Amino acid sequence: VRAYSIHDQPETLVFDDTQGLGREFEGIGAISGGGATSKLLVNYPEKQRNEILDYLFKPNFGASLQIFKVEIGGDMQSTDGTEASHMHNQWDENYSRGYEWWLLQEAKKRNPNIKLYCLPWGFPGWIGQGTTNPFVNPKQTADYVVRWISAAKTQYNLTMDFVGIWNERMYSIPYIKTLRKMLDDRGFHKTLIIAADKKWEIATDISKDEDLASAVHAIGCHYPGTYSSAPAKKTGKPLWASEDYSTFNNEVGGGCWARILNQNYVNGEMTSTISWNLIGSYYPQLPFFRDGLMTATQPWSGHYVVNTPIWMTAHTTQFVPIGWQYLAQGYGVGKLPKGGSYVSLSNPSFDQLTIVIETMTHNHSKCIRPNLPYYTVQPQTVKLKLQGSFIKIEKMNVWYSKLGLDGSTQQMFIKKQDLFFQNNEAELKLGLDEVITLTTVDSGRKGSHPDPPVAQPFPQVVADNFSGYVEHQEPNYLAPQIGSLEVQEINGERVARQTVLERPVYWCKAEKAEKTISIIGNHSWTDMNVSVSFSIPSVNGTTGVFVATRVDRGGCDSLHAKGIFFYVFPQDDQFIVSGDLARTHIMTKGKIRLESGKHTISLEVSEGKAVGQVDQTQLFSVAVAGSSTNGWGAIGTDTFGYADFDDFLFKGPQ
Ligand code: 147
Repeated sequence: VRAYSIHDQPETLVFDDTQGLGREFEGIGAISGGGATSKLLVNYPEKQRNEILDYLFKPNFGASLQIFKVEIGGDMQSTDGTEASHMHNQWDENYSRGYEWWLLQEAKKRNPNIKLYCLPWGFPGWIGQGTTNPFVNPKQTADYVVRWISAAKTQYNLTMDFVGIWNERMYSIPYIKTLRKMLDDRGFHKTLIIAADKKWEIATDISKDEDLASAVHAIGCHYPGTYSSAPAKKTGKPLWASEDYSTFNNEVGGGCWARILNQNYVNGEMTSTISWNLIGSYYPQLPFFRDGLMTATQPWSGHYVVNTPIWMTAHTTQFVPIGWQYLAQGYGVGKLPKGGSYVSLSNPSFDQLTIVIETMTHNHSKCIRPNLPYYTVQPQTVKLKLQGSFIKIEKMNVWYSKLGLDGSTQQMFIKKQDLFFQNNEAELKLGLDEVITLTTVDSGRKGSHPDPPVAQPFPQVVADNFSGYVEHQEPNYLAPQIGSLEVQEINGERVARQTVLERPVYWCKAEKAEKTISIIGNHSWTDMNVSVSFSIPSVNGTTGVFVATRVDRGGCDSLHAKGIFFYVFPQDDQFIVSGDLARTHIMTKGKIRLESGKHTISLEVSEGKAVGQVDQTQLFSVAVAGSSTNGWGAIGTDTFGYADFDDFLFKGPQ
């Protein structure tokens, strides 16, 4: 308890709509993709899956997201895996692949007003026409993207509200104009372009080119660090943090998210902020583990975690619909006298008011990027003074959160006693690492489901003959890192086919992989057994297949994975065992004769020995020193090209 001297009078914050207004609020969202970030979610038991979706999308429940952004799969690695393209090849077209269609529908089912946004991270190889540039043929690429948007409408009745260009890579002005025109020509004039999902650089092009300006709805910048550029502001375009956050979702992650949700507007006039990612649903040792609003990595147990960013999101989304307007700087928007920030928004008739206040301290709200310059925050009392349309307000609902660091108790999204105004004034005490929403909106609710099942280790045995799948789905648990697996009916049997035939237009910067690989399991395992049957089609087949154990990495670095890789090359009558995917460390090799058709390949590692078999015949037994000591199991191919896998059997340490 501290006494206030005459020199320490609480400073007054004024809330007034008669002194000009700010920009229009366009929503808070999250991204599934970029890539394969929801891979493990889709295999959850129905009950927990629905609970998770409620925490993310259900209005007045949890995060109550207002924008849902998804990757348009491009058959290439886009951070935590690959997502399938709707056109693996120019002659191929299919809209039943992957989990984004399912997620989009679940989001829309819970919130029909949610805005949808789609963006490619990369493209199948044919889009590049022999180059690594997806814009060599703007019409072809626009057609590829608009086909996806059309199918969303015709096959799923999903309207894409926004579409992007190429995640964090170059943009092409002719392509943007071509895309705009093709969208208009095919009836999608309401699908707006966000450009260019990089930094703010497109602002100067927009200011020089009226056609480009009219093609682009908003400038989308990634990781803006709460500031936008002067040229971006000058365009008059809405400014979005079209990807942000990507921070480990502990309390500090929650602090990061709360701070940027306010300060992206206070400092940068950004009216939409979108989290990468929606939910951390990928194997924990893949890059950027837990950089989502919540976490769900255990489809086998149903265990999941509702992390603090969910409640930080609720502080805005549950009380500010899209279309409300920010008040002017100094009249409801600004920095607090002793650190922290506040924003205020009102509805079009100015009879509702929501104020969101955050007091995140520097060390408790750092994000992954960019660096956060040092600043201080102190406990403070502020006086709130309502003016203009808001003088009629007598009391406001109070929703409160505190991160609970430095020994304080964590409180998440708690409804407190109403705040009463006398002569349009009220006093408010603010501590550290808090978020407080003051609002005339009465519909806020902290949703909850029963505690999820407890965490369990990865199952000892996974057996899959792919017979129970809807065609074109990706196998459960097997997470493609290069290439794409798709359950297809081939000669009357369900198999998991590796479908990518040529090197895609990559997103990962150094990616030159020609191999494909899908991982599975418990990364801490040293001993395991991977067995699978394969058959290589004579047309468009790969040159070889492998099974692998102790695979130590995935993501953009997949090609450099170490482990024990047992390759079989049926055309060359050869097998090779190597300590890495790229086969720079050969452990042993030998001859093998295989008739065409189906064969079974297996690799067991236990007690420091690797034993390989084809069709139950042992081919080698080698000591496994020198490679990785633990990791995932994997299956894959030597080159892009078809391979049909079946009868998959994966066993942990016996
Ligand atoms: C972003 C990607 O768009 C996401 O798919 C995901 O990979 C995310 C992970 O943090 O990062 O890409 C960035 C990668 C590196 C930087 C910025 C964005 N960087 O180093 O500034």
